[in-house]
Amino acid sequence: MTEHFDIVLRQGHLLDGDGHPVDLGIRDGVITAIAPRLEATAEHDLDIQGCLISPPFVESHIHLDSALTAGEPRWNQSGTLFEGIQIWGERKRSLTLDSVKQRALEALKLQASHGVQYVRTHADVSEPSLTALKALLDVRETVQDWMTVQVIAFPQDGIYSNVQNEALLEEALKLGADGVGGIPHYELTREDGVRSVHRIFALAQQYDRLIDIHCDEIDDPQSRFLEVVAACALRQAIGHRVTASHTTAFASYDNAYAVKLMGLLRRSRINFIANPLINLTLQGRADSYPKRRGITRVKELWQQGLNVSLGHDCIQDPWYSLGNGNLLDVAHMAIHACHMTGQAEILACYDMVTRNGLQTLGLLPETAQRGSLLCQGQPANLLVLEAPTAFDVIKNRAVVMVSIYGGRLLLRRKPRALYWSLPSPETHGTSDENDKSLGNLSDP
Ligand code: 17E
Ligand code: FE2
Repeated sequence: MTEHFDIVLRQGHLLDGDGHPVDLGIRDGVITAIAPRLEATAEHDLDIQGCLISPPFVESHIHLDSALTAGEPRWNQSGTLFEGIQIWGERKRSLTLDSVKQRALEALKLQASHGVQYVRTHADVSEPSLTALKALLDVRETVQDWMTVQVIAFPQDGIYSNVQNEALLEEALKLGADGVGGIPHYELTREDGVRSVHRIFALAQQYDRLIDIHCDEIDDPQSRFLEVVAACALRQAIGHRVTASHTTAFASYDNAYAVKLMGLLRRSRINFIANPLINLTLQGRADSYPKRRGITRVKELWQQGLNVSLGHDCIQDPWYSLGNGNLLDVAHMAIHACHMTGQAEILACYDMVTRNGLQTLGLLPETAQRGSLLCQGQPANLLVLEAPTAFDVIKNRAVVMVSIYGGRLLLRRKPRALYWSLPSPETHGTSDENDKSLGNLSDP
């Protein structure tokens, strides 16, 4: 019997599949059938031979309020976190709701064009008008048909560095931020840093919100707020709702302490986010040689079975003038910077920009906790990428050919064509890189 679907993808390779191509049918926002061949009709019947069917990319850590402001009002000459905070401190005085929304939407579109469907953004709330936060809450609603956005209230200048900041953070939660953040290593004293972590946990409990703390983003081996975060999470038994972002000092701890800490982290079950593009460049700036690379212990955390995801952190802002929203660049960098070059490690880095990100955001469906996101009954949020395996996708930085969100076709891309004009007879003429593999995608 011929079934009817909204979308059928023909002869793609499932990320967690057995290597044989399959047809995948989507109806009413759900993956409704997967089989070697589907006898079916569909609104969109797409031949995707040679391509990977993957869960979407998840941007678990980005600052959309500062995105696309690089060079304003000046460039970061030292390359440090601290100069970035200073420059942003100047820039944020002239924010308007419209300008933040416009830049955030532009950045989100860039991300969506690279297959990102979920974004957790930080919004600086150490600024009296809360303009960045209000704008990003508005954007969260504006884009809900094509992107899931979470907003974390992030006190960039510290909770206790200024008398009004604590109240602003709480106000942000009242206005509807999804989570509460902090920056303990940047508070004026170690005691303030510890106090800030306790305040964050109290606010999260009071307002029933997630926690994502910029934690120990410094090369100082004495910066030990991660243990405070993990202990609070353990005592409240809410590790799955807590994220420690950056934790770059972990790379500077001596192993005697790191081993003890790892035991606590395992018990706490908190999530980790590393941002290799940014921390490779921000950290190590006070070192001569040997120079530290300043990325948290991604490989060891992963080996311990803890949830690690990878984020971009910045798209062209005071901390990082580059950045295009493509999480394959982030995964590629992590493979190098974290020594994740084994075959299983490379695939783990792919998970870190897809399903692990969903877990960090608290959005991994219960039914996919142990199994694939690409099976019958799962929401139809997925990508078609121009390479047959995750390994090839990372190696080639493969482009997104199709993005499907909530069962709806969000974007399609034409195959890239390459025309050689070399003098030798063997390579004469023209060839299309993908002409055999991409079927009717060439004519969307
Ligand atoms: N703010 C911060 O504290 N750390 C960062 N890496 C960025 C902003 C991008
Ligand atoms: Fe950050």
